[in-house]
This record gives sequence, structure tokens and C-alpha cells, in this order.
Amino acid sequence: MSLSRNLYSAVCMAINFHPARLVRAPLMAINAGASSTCRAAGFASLAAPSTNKRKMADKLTSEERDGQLKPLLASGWKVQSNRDAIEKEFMFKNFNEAFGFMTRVALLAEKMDHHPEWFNVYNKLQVTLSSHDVNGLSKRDIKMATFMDKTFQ
Ligand code: H2B
Repeated sequence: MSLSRNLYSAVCMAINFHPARLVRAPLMAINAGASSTCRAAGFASLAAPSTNKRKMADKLTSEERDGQLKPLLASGWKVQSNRDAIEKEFMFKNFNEAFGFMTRVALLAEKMDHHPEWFNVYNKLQVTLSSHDVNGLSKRDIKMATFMDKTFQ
């Protein structure tokens, strides 16, 4: 009887302190936290993994460019002279703020399967947006730039 109780408690200890359990529990807690943070921030769609199939982006027509680029140019985005792309420099208080911003943008980038070209040193972030598949600006770049401006405020 006491032998089987000892065996039982040994098995319980082995399960509780098994490395797989020690690693899995904190990871599950982190994942749950990330999802609830996204939901709390109003980005319910970011909390769930993407199931969207990527469609080819449409290059902006000249009318779309005029209309949709206007607010972005007014907020500091510039059209590059040597390429159909827009760029902007963001300055933050410190690296923590810059990297937090990049993390928020990275979540959207993964969701959209549309990734910014960026360069960060400490509190400075230089961003270039363009759609490689159409070799120019598309609605995805407008959406991404608008999100960055909104997130930066
Ligand atoms: N990002 C940008 N900016 N343009 C693209 O055309 C693009 C991208 N294509 N991210 C995606 C990834 C493509 O390479 C993958 C295979 O879907």
C-alpha cells in the first residue's frame, strides 16, 4: 500500500517537474496573453491566425494615387524619386518605443502578408513601402502607411 503511494507521488513529481511541462506552461501563457492583448486593443482579427490566401495586389491607378496618397503626403510620407515607393522617418523617445511600434506593425504585416522595408537604429525608424509583386504602390501600401500613422499618434 505504502509502496504504491510512494510510486504514485514519484510519478506526480516527475510529471510536474518534467522539462516539457515547465517549458509548455509559460509559452501557453504568453500566447494566451498576446491573443487577449490583440482582442483588447480592438484587433480581433490579429488574435486569430491568418487563413487568407494572398491575392496579387493591384497597382494604384493614377486617380487612386491622387486621392489616396494625399493624406499620407500631408503627414510626411514622400514618394521616392528613383522608385514607385513611399518612405517616412519615424522618431521615438527611445528604442523601447520604436520596437513596440515595429511589433504592432509586424502583426499587421504578417496578417496582410505585406512587409515593410525598414531600418531601425535606437529611436529612429526609416520605412519604405512598395508592393514587390507589382513593382510599385498598391492599396496594401496605403493601408499599411495609414495604420503606421494611426499607431504612431
Ligand atoms: N511584401 C511586400 N511589400 N510586397 C510583396 O509583394 C510581398 C510582401 N510579397 N511580402 C509577399 C511577402 C510574398 O513574397 C509572399 C510569398 O507571399
